[in-house]
Amino acid sequence: MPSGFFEGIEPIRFEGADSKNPLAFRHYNPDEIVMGKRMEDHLRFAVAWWHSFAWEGGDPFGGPTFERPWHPQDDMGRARIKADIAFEMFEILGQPYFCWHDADIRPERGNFADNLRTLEEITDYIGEKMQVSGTKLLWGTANMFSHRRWMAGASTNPDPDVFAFAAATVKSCLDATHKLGGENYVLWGGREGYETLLNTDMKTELDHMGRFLNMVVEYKHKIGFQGTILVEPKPQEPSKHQYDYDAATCIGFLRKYGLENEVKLNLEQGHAILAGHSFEHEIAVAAAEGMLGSIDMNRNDYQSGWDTDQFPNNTPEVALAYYYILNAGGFTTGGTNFDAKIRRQSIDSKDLIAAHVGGMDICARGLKAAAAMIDDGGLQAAISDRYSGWKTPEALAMLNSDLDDIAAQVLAKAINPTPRSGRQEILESYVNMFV
Ligand code: XLS
Ligand code: NI
Ligand code: NI
Repeated sequence: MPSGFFEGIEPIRFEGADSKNPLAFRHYNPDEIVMGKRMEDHLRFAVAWWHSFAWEGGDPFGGPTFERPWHPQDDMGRARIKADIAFEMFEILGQPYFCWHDADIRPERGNFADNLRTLEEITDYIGEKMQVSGTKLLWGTANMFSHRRWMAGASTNPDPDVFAFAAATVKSCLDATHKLGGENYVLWGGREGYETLLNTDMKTELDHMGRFLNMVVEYKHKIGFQGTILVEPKPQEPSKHQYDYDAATCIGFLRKYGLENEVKLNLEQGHAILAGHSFEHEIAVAAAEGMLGSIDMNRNDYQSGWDTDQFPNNTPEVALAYYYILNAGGFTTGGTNFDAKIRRQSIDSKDLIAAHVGGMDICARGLKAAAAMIDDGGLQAAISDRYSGWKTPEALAMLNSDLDDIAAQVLAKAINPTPRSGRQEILESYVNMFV
């Protein structure tokens, strides 16, 4: 028996680019083949349990606005109702995946034994629903930032008891992710960082974080979890300084602690912007190192300067993101997670559906534009042309030479470079032909 929460909303269908129906796909057509693969298999959409079902609509100035049937979220009965309604939404949207934190799916009991028991109970329940619906788990993760015990960090906490609680928590979440056939496990360290150096031993904290992540990888192999371990960079918020600042910082960290072949990155559009980068920069940095894992496709408000987690709605931005993802070979275990929440005034159940429909659609549109750019080859041709000087044997030989020898050549051949246009405006206009 459906709960009635989404009463009157039918499963979303593809109606084509001319449709004016906010509850229809104009571009997302799961079976359509793009670059030899089904659109659904390229995009691998996931709904984030926390923003869609756990967030109650509060902000720093006011309390909950949503008043859902599963609120308040302090009870296992209501945790089940929340799961029932989540799966009703999955069915309506037809997206193949979802993601959770432990704290989204079970009530917080304040002690580990009760948290473990309720996590096992609710993930058994969710597992049954996955069997029936066919919806899969893209990733699981532990919320180690909301409860007050985490206020000074999880693995980087000065208190070893918190480190222990974090280790036990991640073990339980990795076990649950494994049980549900999750394809990845994410660690986002919102409070793995610091507020002031005056009370912080940064070197010790980083060493503890590196050891902790190694323990996670060791445990993954111990239980035979086949999924990918991902870390999610973010420069700040909630901590003033977060250790996983951006893709480049994370890659350096992973190399230092010997994890470069074990851990990849989950990149979030809004976090890239907070770090002062474009999303495609972060994707390209990770891809260049073979560490592109998965993405959280949610944007920030460009004026407010914090992580507002809005659904994507800008085709050019999304198209460039997928352009670099496709160029890197596309997702393997990763996917497109909407780590996005509706606005506080969007209190109707229809808003929740329409937000995902719009997000899925803009991503599909971006994917098609990206594929068309790759097919046309204009950007690749421009880059090959720009670097064509490096295809000559003399240029390549220089890389195995030394400063003395190169300096002698510059004198002997009177080498004097002729500047060439970078053609940025031409290329920007080129991209606009596809979006
Ligand atoms: C917060 C993060 C978080 C992670 C999962 O900014 O994006 O939602 O994706 O813990
Ligand atoms: Ni975020
Ligand atoms: Ni995220």
